[in-house]
Amino acid sequence: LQQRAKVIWLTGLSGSGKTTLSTLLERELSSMGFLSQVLDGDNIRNGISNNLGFQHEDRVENIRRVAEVSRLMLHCGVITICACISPTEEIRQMAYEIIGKEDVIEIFTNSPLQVCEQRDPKGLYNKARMGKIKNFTGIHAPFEHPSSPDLVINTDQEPATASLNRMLQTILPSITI
Ligand code: GGZ
Repeated sequence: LQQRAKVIWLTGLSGSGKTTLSTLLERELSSMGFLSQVLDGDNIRNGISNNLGFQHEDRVENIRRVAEVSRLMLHCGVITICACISPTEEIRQMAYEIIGKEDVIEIFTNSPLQVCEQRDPKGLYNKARMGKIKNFTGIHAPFEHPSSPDLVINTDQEPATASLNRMLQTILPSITI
């Protein structure tokens, strides 16, 4: 397998574009002959984290599991694309320590809350505003911007294809042997 495995860690609000971009990235990497796998918060929470909610401690445990799985996949040589909100610096640092900081590429999908709320693809922001969902990130639970991401993507300011190209520019040098 002609690739160096890395963990591509996407962090950002719900609706900021993590799932869209991670899917595009996985497809593009695959067409270039790389082996990659997406771990999406949404799927993870239906599977290995299906006993967890959105209290701070549950998010910590969720991200710990995602990081441990990423580490296993990394050691199997798979480029792992994680798309989880991972809302605080503390949570992200825990993940990167588990994985090994030198093997993580951090990408921040930075859409303003207003834009995410307008998109509201699953109506979750609306439910959160109505009080039907508690602890919603950006509404009643914090999201801390990462302090030094390897790449910032303003998903409201460029088309997804442009974001994909910038992700590839950032990632390809570290995964190519
Ligand atoms: C944030 C929530 C919540 C609350 C349900 N807060 O956009 P989605 O819907 O499809 O993806 C979100 C997903 C977030 O799970 P993560 O594992 O990425 O979060 S974390 O990293 O903080 O552990 C959202 C949905 O779950 N969702 N309730 N209260 N997102």
